[in-house]
Amino acid sequence: MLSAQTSLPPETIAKRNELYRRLDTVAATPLWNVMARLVTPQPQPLSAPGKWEYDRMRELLLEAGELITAKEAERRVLILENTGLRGMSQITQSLYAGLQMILPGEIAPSHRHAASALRFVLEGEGGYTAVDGERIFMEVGDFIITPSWTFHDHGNHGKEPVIWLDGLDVPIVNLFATSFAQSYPGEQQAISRPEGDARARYGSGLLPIEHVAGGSSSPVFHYPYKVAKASLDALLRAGTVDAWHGVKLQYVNPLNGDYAMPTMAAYLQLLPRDFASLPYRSTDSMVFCVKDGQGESIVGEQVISWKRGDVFVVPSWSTVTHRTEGEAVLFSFSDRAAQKKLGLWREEKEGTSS
Ligand code: GTQ
Repeated sequence: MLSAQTSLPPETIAKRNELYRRLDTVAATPLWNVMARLVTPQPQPLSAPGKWEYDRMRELLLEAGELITAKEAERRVLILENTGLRGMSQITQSLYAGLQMILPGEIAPSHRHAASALRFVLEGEGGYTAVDGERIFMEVGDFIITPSWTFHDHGNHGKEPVIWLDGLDVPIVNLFATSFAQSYPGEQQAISRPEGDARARYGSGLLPIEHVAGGSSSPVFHYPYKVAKASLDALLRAGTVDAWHGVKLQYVNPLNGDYAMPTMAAYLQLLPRDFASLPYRSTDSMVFCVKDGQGESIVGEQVISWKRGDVFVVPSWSTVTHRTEGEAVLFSFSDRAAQKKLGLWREEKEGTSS
């Protein structure tokens, strides 16, 4: 390419440069100069492996709590920015993540947006999220979704700060330039359904008679940790340990078995004691959050040691292995749901499971 050009006659080089200059004036550019970085043989993620330590982030959140109310901030969130994407409000090229805190008595006012959001609760009792007329109280380890264009507000009826991890598909929404957002008229949305209503209707293995599924997200928006953990424990006892993932389950829409929301996939995984996973990679950059335990993950060349509350990133197509001594539980999410719908998703498993 460039080396070929150096052996060209000087007048050809001059004519080419003259063409490039005129192309520039009509907002055009030759493909042959950008082809190799445009259509890469393998993923070239801008995101880097990285980690946010919970203890440090928690201190900073508490400090923010003294300086700004949830109401003034609308959402009191510290955005986790990937070192390869500073200034972009992105934890990966397609996803946003942040740590949100609500202090006792505070309200994060009701609003809705085209972006879909997920929450994974890290700390505190008495926090709630209201979605589409139903309010659910959140416990540590619970997974909550607020699907695209559903009104949602948060609050804290407890006595201590409530902190959770937020994951949103904002970069995807903005990639398509499809962002809309609205405030609810009033701080809190009207509650029209009792707590547990969505689970009773859709989330207990039964459905309303002749129910016809509609919409692209799960009507169940609260996935309690104790239910998920009991399944992981049962599967561990049954010996269902995957050599690459340990015991790993995905959060799904009970109406159709698809991911809970159309863009983001989310998972809960148990890594047994003394576990060392086989090398794995996939095209979806993964955001992990440590529910319990400690261990380390090797991401590409980087060793990331982690413990409770820490958040870490595995970029697209980076090989990852996890190691634990004691048992550990990891929450994770990615854009796999969107990639699969677009026919782009790939994975690769190294080694053989015995
Ligand atoms: O809780 O609605 O981290 O709208 C970013 C935007 C959380 C939320 C975020 C949001 C929210």
